[in-house]
Amino acid sequence: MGKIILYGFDISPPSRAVKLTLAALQLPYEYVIVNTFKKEQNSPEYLKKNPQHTVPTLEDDGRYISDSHAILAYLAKKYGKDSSLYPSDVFQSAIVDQRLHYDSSTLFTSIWFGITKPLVLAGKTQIEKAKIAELVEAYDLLETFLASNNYITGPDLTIADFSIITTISALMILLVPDSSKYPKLNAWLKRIQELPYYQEATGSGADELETVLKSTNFTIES
Ligand SMILES: N[C@@H](CCC(=O)N[C@@H](CS)C(=O)NCC(=O)O)C(=O)O
Repeated sequence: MGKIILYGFDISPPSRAVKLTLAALQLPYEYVIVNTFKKEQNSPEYLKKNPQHTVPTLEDDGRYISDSHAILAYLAKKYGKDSSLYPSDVFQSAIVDQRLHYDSSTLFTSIWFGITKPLVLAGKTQIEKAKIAELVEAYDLLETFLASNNYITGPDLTIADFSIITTISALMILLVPDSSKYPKLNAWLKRIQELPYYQEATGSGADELETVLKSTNFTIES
C-alpha cells in the first residue's frame, strides 16, 4: 500500500466525509490542512494537485483524486472490498451512486452555493425563504429514503451515509429536523454519530462551521 495523504479542512463537509471513510476502512494517512479561509487552495502547489481548487484532495501513492464523492468510491473500491461500504452488486452500487450524486448536485449545492458561500464569502446577511424550503424538501426526501432502512441506501452502512451526514450537519445549523416530523432521519443521525470513529474523524468541524455562520449575524426572510 502506498502512502495516503488527505488535503482537507475540517470545516468542509466533503473533507469530513473522506475522513469518515478513511476511519471506517482503518487506513493510516497523513492529514494536510488546506485553510480555504486563507485561500490556500489557490496556491500554485495545490493547483498542481487539484486545478479545481477545492478541498478535499486525496493523494495515494503519488497520484491525485479530487471531489469527495470520487474519493469515497475510490477508497471503498480499492481498500474496502470486504466491507459493505460500496457494494459489489451492480444494482446496489447504482443506488449508492444515486445518493452520492444527489448529495453532490442538490444537497451540498443548496447549503454551500445557496447559503454558506453568499453569507461567508459574499457578505450577504439574509437567507431567502426559498432556500429554507429547499432544506425542508431535503429532509422530506431523506425521511423517505430511510422509511424502511437503517441506512441511506438500505440495510447496510455505505459511503453515501458519510457523504450525506456531513452535508446534513451543515443544514442542521440553519434548520433542526423536528424529531416528530422526521423520526427516521433523527434515528439515522444518532446511529451514524454513534459509530466508534465518528467523533474523532469529524472533530469540531461542524461546530466551527456553526461559529462562522453565526458570526455573519444572518437573518431568515420572514
Ligand atoms: N463536490 C466537491 C465540493 C468541494 C468544495 O466545493 N469544497 C469547498 C469547501 S467545502 C472548497 O474547497 N471551496 C474553495 C474553492 O472553491 O475555492 C467535493 O465533494 O469535494
